[in-house]
Amino acid sequence: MTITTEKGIRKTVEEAIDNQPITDIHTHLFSPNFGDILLWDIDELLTYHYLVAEVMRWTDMDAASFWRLNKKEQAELIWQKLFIERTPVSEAARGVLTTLQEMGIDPKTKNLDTYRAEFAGRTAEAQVQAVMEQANVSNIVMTNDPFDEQERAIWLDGMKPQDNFHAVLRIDPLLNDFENTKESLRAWGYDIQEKWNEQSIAEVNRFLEDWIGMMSPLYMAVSLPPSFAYPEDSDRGRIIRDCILPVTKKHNIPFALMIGVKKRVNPDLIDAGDFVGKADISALENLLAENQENKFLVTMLSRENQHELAVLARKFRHLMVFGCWWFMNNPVIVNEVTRMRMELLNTSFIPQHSDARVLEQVVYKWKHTKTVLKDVLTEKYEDVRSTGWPVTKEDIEKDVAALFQENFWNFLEKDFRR
Ligand code: HDL
Ligand code: ZN
Repeated sequence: MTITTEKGIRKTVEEAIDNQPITDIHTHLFSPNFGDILLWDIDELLTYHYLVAEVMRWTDMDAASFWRLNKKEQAELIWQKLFIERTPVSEAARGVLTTLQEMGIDPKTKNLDTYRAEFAGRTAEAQVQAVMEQANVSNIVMTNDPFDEQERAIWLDGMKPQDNFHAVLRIDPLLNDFENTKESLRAWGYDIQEKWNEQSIAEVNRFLEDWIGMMSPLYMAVSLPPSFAYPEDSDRGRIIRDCILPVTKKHNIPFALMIGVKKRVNPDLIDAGDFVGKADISALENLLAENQENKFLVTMLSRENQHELAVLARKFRHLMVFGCWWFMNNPVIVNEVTRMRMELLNTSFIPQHSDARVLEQVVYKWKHTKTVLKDVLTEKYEDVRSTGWPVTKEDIEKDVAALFQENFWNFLEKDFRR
């Protein structure tokens, strides 16, 4: 059915976006059977590291004193400083309010205990179900770290994620801190030599194969500093060349690079202490040019890298650009970057992931993104319709399905959706 008015375009775009199930391709959530490492409820929402960074600007309490507070006390300080004493206009602060609103909890009381009462008595399994239905997220892709003692034990116990949760093998310590990580690998029975030789390569690959066997990861992922270079005569350069690229190619899984994070510039803030920097995208250009049979999922943290990343994707179809990551996930930037990506890549990219660390963030992060995407897509389809080109409801629904999940599963060439 061809749409004949701009109003019709907006209505069709809004319905297509609201009705489209989403695969959330990067989160820090866990299948509820993994236990307490899945974070959820109002106190976890309020103590999200984004809000920790923001509250430290409104208190003269030092970071050490803040971390000595218990979770509820931290949440109460954040509530007082960012919600009661001033209006919660920041993206992370209003996200808490959007979450309450979407969960049918009236924010008007401004009373933290009334919200806590709403979350009390719920189970993680029921909350996962409720959140996924509320956000229309049908599949959640996790971040799974074999170097995290707590999570490592869960996998070694034989635990597997429930159907609509999918694993990702995250390897930051292997690539960014091999000097220390090789000691862990040796302790786990991998005979890593001091020299980078065939034995060392084989043992790192055995480690990767063991975890691929346990996790069946959809992709292998790492976050990288703005200084990331490739090729490079370094531990990271050699492990990427000799291990990551051949092993991901063998298993036909993408190598996901999240480039531009300068870790712990303020270490006292812990997860809230990471910064951003513009990266030299030639590292990615070299990886893509030299490895045309590998697949690369890439997101970059600096706004200044976004245009060149989108142009690079025009050169190499084995590069799938994804998300507005972290400091990029603000409406003003999501709007600008999504428009630019559509103008350069048509719909051959993945516009967003939630990066949720707390379960209920899926609700607000997707609600906020959908609001922006409705504006952007309405404008883009109206631009096409105004040329006289017939735009139909089916066209828009097909494109929205591609953006919200088909591009991801087709890029993987496997479909584990349930
Ligand atoms: O490295 C990552 O996956 C980042 O997303 C970090 O986890 C970061 O702390 C974060 O949560 N950003 O949203
Ligand atoms: Zn993340």
